[in-house]
Amino acid sequence: MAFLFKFVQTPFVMSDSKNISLEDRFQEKIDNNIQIEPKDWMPEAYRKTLIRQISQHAHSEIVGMLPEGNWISRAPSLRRKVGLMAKVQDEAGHGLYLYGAAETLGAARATMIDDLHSGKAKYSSIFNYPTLTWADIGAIGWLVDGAAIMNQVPLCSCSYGPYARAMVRVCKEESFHQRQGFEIMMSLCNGTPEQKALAQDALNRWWWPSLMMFGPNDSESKHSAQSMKWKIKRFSNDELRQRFVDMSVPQAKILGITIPDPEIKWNEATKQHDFGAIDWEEFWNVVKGNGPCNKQRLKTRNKAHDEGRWVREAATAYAEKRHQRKQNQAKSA
Ligand code: BYC
Repeated sequence: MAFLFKFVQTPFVMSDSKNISLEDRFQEKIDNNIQIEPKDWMPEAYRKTLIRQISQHAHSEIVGMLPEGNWISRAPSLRRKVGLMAKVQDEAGHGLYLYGAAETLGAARATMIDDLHSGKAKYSSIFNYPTLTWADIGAIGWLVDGAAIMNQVPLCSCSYGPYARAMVRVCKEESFHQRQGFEIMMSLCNGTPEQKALAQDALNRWWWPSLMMFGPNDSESKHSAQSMKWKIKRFSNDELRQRFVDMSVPQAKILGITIPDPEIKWNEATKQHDFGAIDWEEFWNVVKGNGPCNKQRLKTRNKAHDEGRWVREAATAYAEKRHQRKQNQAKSA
């Protein structure tokens, strides 16, 4: 991607003034694109910001499995079922890499998961909308994964090493997801009038929530300024949202369906698309837990966690048994 920044691996000579504070030295590293690693000194607020963002991101991947998992048993062909199953498994993997990255900052996985299950932690607003038809699976791949890539490619060059490295693999997989979603939309749009109408209906329902994924407008984004200074965020919410609109308009044209925004139009002066106002009341309502599926999502996650307890306990007991056996063998050798 053209807008990737590079963090350098080469040795960097820090300011030699003895009076420079740890915080200034840290910022100097960031300004010089030196990646921060788990054992490096970091301000407590940087650590907290990363734990907040990475754990929310992990939760989004895990909850994000639910709307699509709902369609695995109803996929219209074996090929579609295999593709969807692989995609949903990828999301589980992304959640695990991200929980792992948050653990390098001292966050306990059990606490993060408890916070998700109790409703204390946030996850992406997009996963609180229902998947009503098979076309929604196409629209999620095309738009939701498309928005995810737009937001996540810059994270591959964020300042925190373990997060940046996890994102490289996540982005490769997300781009496969985006293509399989677009291909589902393409098949529907080239199908019968009824199939094309399903694709249009899915676009109508997923368009605005996809724009909301990028977060509040820059003027309302309380974390952006500091996160940009720390190079956790490399572009603002509005910049990425605009890139997403500019990418999606020609794609909708290829599909032959209409973005549900009468105000969308090319602006020759700014060389980008103008678009209509986002319903921020709806966004905050969903973020606060009152979207169409928030309660259902948390109920499903809690149930899965409870039902998986015996598996976790058995795995822990087995790991302890193996550890014990190894120790006994070492003693008797
Ligand atoms: N939904 O100051 P701001 C995926 C919250 S996974 C809910 O701009 P920040 C995928 C925000 O947390 C998609 N809440 O925040 C998975 C903050 O509240 P707190 C997830 C949102 O962090 C499976 C408050 O609003 N992607 O793509 O600077 C299948 C103020 O916002 C949302 C990531 O997590 C939202 N949409 O910027 C398919 C990427 N937006 O924490 C696909 C990593 C904002 O103060 N995260 N809020 O209580 C980020 O890039 C940034 O955290 C965000 C928000 C751009 C999302």
